[in-house]
Amino acid sequence: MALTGNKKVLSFVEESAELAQPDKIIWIDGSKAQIDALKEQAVKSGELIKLNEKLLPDCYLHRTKVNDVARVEDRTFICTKKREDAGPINYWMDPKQAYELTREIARGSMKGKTMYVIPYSMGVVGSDFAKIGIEVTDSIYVVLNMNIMTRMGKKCLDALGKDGDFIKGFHASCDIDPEKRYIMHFPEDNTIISVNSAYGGNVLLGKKCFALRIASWLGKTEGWMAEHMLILGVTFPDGQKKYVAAAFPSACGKTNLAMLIPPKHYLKKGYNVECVGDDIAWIRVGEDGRLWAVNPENGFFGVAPGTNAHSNFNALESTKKGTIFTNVALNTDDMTVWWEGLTKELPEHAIDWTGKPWDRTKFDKKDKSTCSAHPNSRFTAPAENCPCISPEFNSLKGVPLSAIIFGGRRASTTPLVYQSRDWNHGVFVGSAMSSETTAAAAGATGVLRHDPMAMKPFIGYHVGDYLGHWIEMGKKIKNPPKIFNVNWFRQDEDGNFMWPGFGDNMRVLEWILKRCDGTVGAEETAIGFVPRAEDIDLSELDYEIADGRPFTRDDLKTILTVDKEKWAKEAEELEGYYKGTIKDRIPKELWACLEKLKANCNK
Ligand code: GTP
Ligand code: SPV
Ligand code: MN
Repeated sequence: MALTGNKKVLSFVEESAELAQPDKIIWIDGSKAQIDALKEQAVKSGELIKLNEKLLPDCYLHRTKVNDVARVEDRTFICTKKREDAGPINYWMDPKQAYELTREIARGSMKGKTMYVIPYSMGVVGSDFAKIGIEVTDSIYVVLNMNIMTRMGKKCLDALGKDGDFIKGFHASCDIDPEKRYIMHFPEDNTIISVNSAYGGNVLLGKKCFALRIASWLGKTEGWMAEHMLILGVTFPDGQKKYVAAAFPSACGKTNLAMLIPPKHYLKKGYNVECVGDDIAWIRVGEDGRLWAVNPENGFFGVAPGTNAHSNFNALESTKKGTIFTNVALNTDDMTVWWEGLTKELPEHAIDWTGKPWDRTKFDKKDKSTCSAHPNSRFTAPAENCPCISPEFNSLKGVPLSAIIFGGRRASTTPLVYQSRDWNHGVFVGSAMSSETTAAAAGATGVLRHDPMAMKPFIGYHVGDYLGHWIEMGKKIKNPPKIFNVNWFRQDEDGNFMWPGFGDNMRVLEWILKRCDGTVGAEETAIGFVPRAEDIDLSELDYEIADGRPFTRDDLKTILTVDKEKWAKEAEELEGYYKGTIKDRIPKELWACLEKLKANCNK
């Protein structure tokens, strides 16, 4: 039975059903009884595997098709009337053609199936930030994931009222045919259509599709920002709190930084870190002239491999109940889950992510094909499970930002941390980001590519206009956050990570926050302000870059060095990207920063 009198919602649902021709329509009201019944049904059909109720209460494992394991950037389109509005780094399709193509694919595809109608909110219902979406889908997996990742159910329809507007999302699994897989965005119609996938970012339409691609377009039009950023709060020994947002590309450390546990001596002094969000931030200018940010999500869709009690205790704890695991290994001895990096011991009896028995004797760390879990395997965990979730998580007005941090996966060149000279230079630093590709998207990994603000796959319009929007926002912020860049991934000649990372990133965060307060100095270099090596706290640091090679202050000096020759090349390469790819819509302020960088490097 329809749960609303909103005619726009009713006609969207009706049109979707006419197209996909499901046998049945079920409105998701958000009640526990309804969700429990769906879980039971999914277990019966084999879509979910119930895990050990004692060890992992209310947790399930799901395996996708082997050809459907990550976002597919080359099949993700921005469909604007004018091609140039999608810009040079998005795939574009004419909206008319895109509607026809996907409707043809989806026609009749839900015959014999049920269509679920999911009313959901990105942001706390009732907050000025919040926006409502309706996703129709034929997948119970999608319903159950959306139940964790968003606020969902009847309350969202009530918030919409009689004639409120919403973002339309249509998802049909079809045959999971990769040749007919399309993730279409129609920002001019507030519409998303996804066909032939059943994996994460392609189908949980509230996440990347709405909260970044469509929302970035709305933000440009309405004067706010939707960013691929974590949000964290640091409590100081005197009780004061400061908030930071950080943009790193997919699988480059957002979830880990968002939930970091500071080294012991920081905890003893009274420092603490709280997580507000791990992937997406919606940001506005507050009445006080500062930037205020909320996390529009309600859960974490986190990378499993590498997550363990030492690297990310809080994330692991978050997955101990009410969690859906996707494409991890099943430990059949106790019906729990496993992935590479969870424990030192390998499970004796496990089924790999493809559903086949796993032979641990063949496991070779360097050969991904021998892994038991897919490199992009994930957990969908409720935010409320997180031991360090911020008391501001459900705040209606969000949290004020003291700093914005950009960062990528760079084996060389980019120092551990540096600070931009001012807002416009910070925007330049974000625009200049490049990072090695990861398993979060289909295609080759480890390839260095430009990824402005970690938003390359997520900007819903022209990248030049997006950078221009950042510059324009800067003019409206009386008290702008300071902007930094970090790189946790510097490698030595043998490919070892030089910086310990994870909890020890607190040492860098401390420097960043002191810079915001003006209580620590810095060295001005060609690229911005870099810490003096003695200003980064290395006490009680216990890290070996390689066996028998403990990290020293000299190593710190190495990863803080700005090599002008390398940066001259970096600037030249960036100029090529500006001129050759983004072209004429680059804001003049960024050209000026590039010229200054070139001049500084040649001094
Ligand atoms: P998405 O969910 O795809 O957006 O990824 P994310 O940015 O949240 O990345 P996440 O925190 O899940 O980390 C991805 C991978 O990077 C994992 O394998 C982590 O173990 C690894 N990682 C995270 N932080 C660090 C770090 O500080 N140092 C090193 N060496 N690796 C890290
Ligand atoms: C990312 O790839 O940045 C993710 C995972 O957070 S997905 O939801 O699949 O986009
Ligand atoms: Mn992400």
